[in-house]
Amino acid sequence: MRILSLAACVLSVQGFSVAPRAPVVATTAATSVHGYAAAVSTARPQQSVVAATASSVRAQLEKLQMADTKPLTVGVVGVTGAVGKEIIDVLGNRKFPVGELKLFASARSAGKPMDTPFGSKDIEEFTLEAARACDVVFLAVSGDFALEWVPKITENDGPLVIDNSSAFRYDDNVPLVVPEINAEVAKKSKAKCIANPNCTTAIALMALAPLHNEFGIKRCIMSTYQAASGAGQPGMEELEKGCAAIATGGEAVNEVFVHKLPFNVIPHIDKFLDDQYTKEERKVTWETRKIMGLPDLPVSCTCVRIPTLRAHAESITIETEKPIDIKRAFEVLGNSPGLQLMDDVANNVYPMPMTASTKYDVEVGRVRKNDVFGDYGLDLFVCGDQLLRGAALNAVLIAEAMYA
Ligand code: 2RA
Repeated sequence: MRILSLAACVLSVQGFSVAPRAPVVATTAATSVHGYAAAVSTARPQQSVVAATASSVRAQLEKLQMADTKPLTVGVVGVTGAVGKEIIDVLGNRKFPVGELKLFASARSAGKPMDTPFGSKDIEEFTLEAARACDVVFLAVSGDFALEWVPKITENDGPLVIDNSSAFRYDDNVPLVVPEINAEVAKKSKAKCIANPNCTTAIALMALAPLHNEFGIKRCIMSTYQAASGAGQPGMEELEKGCAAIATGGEAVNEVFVHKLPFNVIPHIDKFLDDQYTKEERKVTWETRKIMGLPDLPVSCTCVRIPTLRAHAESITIETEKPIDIKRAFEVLGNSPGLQLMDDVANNVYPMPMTASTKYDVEVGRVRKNDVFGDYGLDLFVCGDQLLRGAALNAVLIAEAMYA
């Protein structure tokens, strides 16, 4: 199945997103990188990144066409976790039509107030009845929770559930969606549950889908450099505490990660499977195939945890059906919604966790022909905020696509 044209998808399906456009941040002017003008962004300190992100959000809001959607009762389950908090922020930033916001967590957090863009709200203990009273429910909790509760929440025309766990991702009856790529699948489906992909997959596919549309991907090899946030708030806290301890002459401890993460690189995320790949690595293979509608695409991935906080980086090599026109590759990547081309090696501009963190767009750069595959191969490097494109932003964009 050929992937939907990204531009067509965004314009006709999402309606609310940013149409193909120039990069949203200040640029160093179109710079000749490989003998032609590539749109590039400046490397900049964190504060500028936040400002750029705000402008990106504003630009997207200008296109938001949900103003006529009736206000919805929105539930977020797992609001004390890193993803749950980001979902609430994204709902506010994108002006999702929230009539009432219900914050669900465990009994331990019930009754505690939480500041949200919709005012201060008290956290409630999750109950089936309260969840079923919502129009849309975001689940930012475990796969076990989703397996138990999704069928009960959605039965008999219950609310739409957008699940961040892996519980239903490989269920043929559940759409697995990156809205810029396959929103149509969710819109056509009668399923009441839509699965949000694993962060590693979602970030990679923002670049791979447009390249596939242009050149046809035949094979894909990836290595990842994944941030601590992939293990949620506890993962980030363990990294921060470990770094602080080492900086003051102490020792890091590891309870969340298999080994100590500060000053380390761990080629092990999720459990090992019988074929010696990890489950995290296989998620990339299985989910890429499902989202891109390419059930036989060979995808081999090595997933590695590194001591960064919240943006995953991924080095990707593709072999293609058609020869690579490098100028066209830059054009395609520079004009795809949700992607920001950062490739000006003469000025040391390329994707990095430090610039990709808190940004809605996925950064792509280091784009070059691959020596091994010659004319039919391309290397690239992507970096995306694991909590946003990898989770919260993607989930909210799914809801927008369903209600727009
Ligand atoms: C990780 N991809 O980085 C996982 C989280 N979903 O650990």
